[in-house]
Amino acid sequence: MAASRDEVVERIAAFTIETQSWGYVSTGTRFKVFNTPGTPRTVHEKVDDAALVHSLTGVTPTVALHIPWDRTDYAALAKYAAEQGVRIGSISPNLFQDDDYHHGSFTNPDPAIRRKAVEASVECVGIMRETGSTQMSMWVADGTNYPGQGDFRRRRHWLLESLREVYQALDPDMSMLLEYKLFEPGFYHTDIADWGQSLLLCQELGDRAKVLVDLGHHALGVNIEHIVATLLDRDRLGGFDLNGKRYADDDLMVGSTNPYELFLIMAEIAAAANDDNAVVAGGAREVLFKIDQCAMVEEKLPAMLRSVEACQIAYAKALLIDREALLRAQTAGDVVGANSIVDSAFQTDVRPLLARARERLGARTDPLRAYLDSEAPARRAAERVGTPAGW
Ligand code: PSV
Ligand code: MN
Ligand code: MN
Repeated sequence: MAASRDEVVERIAAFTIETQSWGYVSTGTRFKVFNTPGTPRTVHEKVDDAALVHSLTGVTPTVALHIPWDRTDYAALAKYAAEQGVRIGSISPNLFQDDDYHHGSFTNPDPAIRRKAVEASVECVGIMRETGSTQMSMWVADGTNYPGQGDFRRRRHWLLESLREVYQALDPDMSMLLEYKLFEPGFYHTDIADWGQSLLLCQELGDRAKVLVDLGHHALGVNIEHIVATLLDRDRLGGFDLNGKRYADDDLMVGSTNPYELFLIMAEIAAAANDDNAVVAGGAREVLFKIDQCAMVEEKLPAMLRSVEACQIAYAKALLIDREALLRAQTAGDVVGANSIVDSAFQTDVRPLLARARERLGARTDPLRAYLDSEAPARRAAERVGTPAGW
């Protein structure tokens, strides 16, 4: 049976999504960064925007930070966030923006630079303690552009050694989510290029190291839902960086070009949640659903609202798949029948169910409309004069 309409409403209300500080500022391509009125100038204003999104949607109680983009008095920021109604979520060390990282961070041939990268990451553990964060979201930008530039195995040993030191600095209630990326900024190879390489490292680190799947970090055509199912099965799915992708790491609004793929990924989450009800919202195998998008031409806050809704829609549709009928069709070898069952869930209009979930949460029935019709866009634009914060 599919979940009943009431169950879907309940699960959607319990399904939380993390927004990210860098999703509220102006970002762009290497050609141009465009600003939009009302862009946050400080990390506090980024938190204000995250809090506004949470008050409208009721499902985004945490905001992810990147260090040093969001350098500040962290204990004070955590207190400020709580006053606005949100918490600090995952913390990411930037191991790519200093000149020192010209030839890599954890895999730099210079031991002093490797040490610097380890210390920058361990500093993030301290920030996690100060802010109450329990998840370190780790992306290693290291890679090479040309054959011969680096020694794969030697770099892997340095990488593991460094990651181990950071992992061991974590408190027992903290976890490390290890992201992989096929290419960029390295175009010949990256040191953690795919989920298998990430998983191997996680297995070498320990139980609290899990793989983070960024939807934009695969080659075209890769079956991401299969990767998700495999990681779920091994209890090594740490979380997602959610965004829309057409070609590469496009960081577009979630589900904007690939809603069916998003639905199929959520179908694996829903199936696992069905099995032990432990995957989302504080379950034993909690998975982080973090948005990792950049607004290049679009308005940032509306884009974030749009992405949150896309996640909810995909998850609600996934919950509507009739699992028993699907199992029967699979067992009987009814290929078209099985596919139709999945498709029919995808075709369902779940927006009324989302509206009911929002009502239950005391959020706005149509968050985007409510934001656009409020005084918030004009107020933000009037108040936030001066230089907006960059990445
Ligand atoms: C790298 O492309 C990445 O996906 C990492 O998750 C970073 O944290 C993020 O982008 C920064 O936008
Ligand atoms: Mn990412
Ligand atoms: Mn990315």
